[in-house]
Amino acid sequence: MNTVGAGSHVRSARGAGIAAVDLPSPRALVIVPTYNERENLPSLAAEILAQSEAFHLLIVDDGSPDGTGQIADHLAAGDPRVSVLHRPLKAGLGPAYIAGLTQGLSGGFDYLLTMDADHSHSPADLGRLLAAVHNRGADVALGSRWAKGGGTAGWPLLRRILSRAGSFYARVILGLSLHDVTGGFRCLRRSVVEALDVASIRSSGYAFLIELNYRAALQGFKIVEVPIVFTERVMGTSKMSGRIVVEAVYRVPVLRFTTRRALARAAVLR
Ligand SMILES: Nc1nc2c(ncn2[C@@H]2O[C@H](COP(=O)(O)OP(=O)(O)OP(=O)(O)O)[C@@H](O)[C@H]2O)c(=O)[nH]1
Ligand SMILES: [Mg+2]
Repeated sequence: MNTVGAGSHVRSARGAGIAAVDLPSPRALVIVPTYNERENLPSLAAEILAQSEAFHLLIVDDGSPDGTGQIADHLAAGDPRVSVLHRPLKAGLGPAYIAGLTQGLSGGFDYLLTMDADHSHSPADLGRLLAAVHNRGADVALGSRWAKGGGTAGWPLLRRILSRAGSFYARVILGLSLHDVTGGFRCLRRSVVEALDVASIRSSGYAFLIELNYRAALQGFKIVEVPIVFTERVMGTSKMSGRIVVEAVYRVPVLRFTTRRALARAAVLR
């Protein structure tokens, strides 16, 4: 299954036209890691919160020098659905996700969603991701550029090739039957986050996102891809680096041989 169908588009509590979901009010936390995203954050936060009353927002800022953390504090002061986690130094996407997911669990959320701050992931797709898990029985819903119906807008050919090649590489080595394994737009059921022992994940960039998928697959969770269109960022600068790519390349074979043992050690392998 890689679409969730028209049935997932139910009324929003604010009439915004999406998803609010037909089962009793789920509590869903949208985790947005930020580093120097001051131009993007205010509009993104407003769009997320307008989707449905079900969505709460947690901004995980790593001491952005451009003042993103203060903007996040201002947003949180104006809306009880917004909270902020300040971390002192830029430590990479993985540790930011771990902190956000851990806080989401302790906050009692039923569903944990993750997305980038730079408008590459559209808040309008949040409802379909949530519905795939809440209404349609998936454990993990992955926003997928490379599943049928997905794509990218504004990406040069080389970046499209690199992204597809990266997913192909990880898919073959790890035996995953997913088209897009490096995307950060997801919805995870609470029980999945608990079972994955995320705190023990050492990967940081794309490798972290791959490792989450691999752990979920090894645990036998049902992962579905929800097609999304990923739009190239317009404002702010990319934090993607050669180091992140190199980490992903060498971590994938390492994961193949270490993840099963790590899960067994944590006594969470189902
Ligand atoms: N908290 C935190 N957030 C980060 C860190 N690095 C990146 N981010 C955020 O993670 C998200 C993804 O980073 P991007 O720079 O957009 O990476 P990308 O989407 O792979 O690259 P582009 O397509 O070039 O934008 C954005 O919301 C960033 O602000 C970090 O070290 N800490
Ligand atoms: Mg980006």
